[in-house]
Amino acid sequence: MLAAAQTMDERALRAELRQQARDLGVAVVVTDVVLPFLNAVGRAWERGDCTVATEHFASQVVRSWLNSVALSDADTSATATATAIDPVVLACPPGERHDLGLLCFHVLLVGAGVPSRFLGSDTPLPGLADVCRVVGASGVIVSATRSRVFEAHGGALRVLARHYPLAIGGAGADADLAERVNATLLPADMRRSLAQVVRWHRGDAVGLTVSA
Ligand code: B12
Repeated sequence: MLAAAQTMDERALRAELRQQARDLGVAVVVTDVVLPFLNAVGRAWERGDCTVATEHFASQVVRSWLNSVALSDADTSATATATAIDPVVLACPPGERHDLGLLCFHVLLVGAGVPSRFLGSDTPLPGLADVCRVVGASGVIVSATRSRVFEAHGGALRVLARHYPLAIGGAGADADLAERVNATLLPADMRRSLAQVVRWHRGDAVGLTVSA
């Protein structure tokens, strides 16, 4: 896939993702193919083995595949039934453009039957609170690659956590930050995070709690 990205071979990249999804299922492709692929692109970029343009191209192909599977999963009967359940809302704070990890998590949630609304990168936090109110969010998941992005919005996140169970994830999230903003820290391992959010959403685990 890295070779296909380097030669801008979109057809080969898409065909590989489609084939792997047929063989392994979407969830496994997200955790075992897409995330390692994005990291491989990142390492190649850091080594100077691929250009910023290649990284943008790979990110866009992955994004469009993730969007297409999220849409088709949202139409399946399991998730259609689940629309009666309050959704989880997913967003990156202002200043954070790295939203592909969160989009991967959205696809995993939808596939597991947890209704999810993905707002993506650079989301103004007052707007995020509005969306939560409109959809009657059962919880909010905010992710960022750099801890300073969370720190810059600590006050607004604490306010959000007073109204909705809040969880933070991504490479910029840590236990100390989570404690400071009254959030639950989601593990970097997306399978473990997914299991935690699914349990919490079904209401059979302490998982995320609303602070007083
Ligand atoms: C693609 C990319 C971009 C794309 C983002 C595309 C997109 N829409 O997501 C673009 C080009 C926009 C970009 C911009 C920048 N980037 Co950039 N980017 C990357 C790159 C190559 C890959 C990131 C990625 O998607 N990785 C895949 C993710 C999913 O993997 P991961 O972050 O390791 O996440 C793991 C876990 O944290 C977890 N996880 C991730 N998200 C979530 C969410 C939840 C809910 C959960 C439970 C778990 C979870 O799952 C993963 C598997 O374990 C990395 C390099 C790298 N090695 O990662 C740099 C990198 C993240 N970028 C970096 C930087 C510095 C920037 C810029 C500041 C560059 C610049 N000077 O403009 C800007 C910042 C823009 C902004 N305002 O946010 C640095 C960050 C360093 C740091 N920690 O401070 C990195 C590490 C590159 C580097 N070594 O310098 N970038």
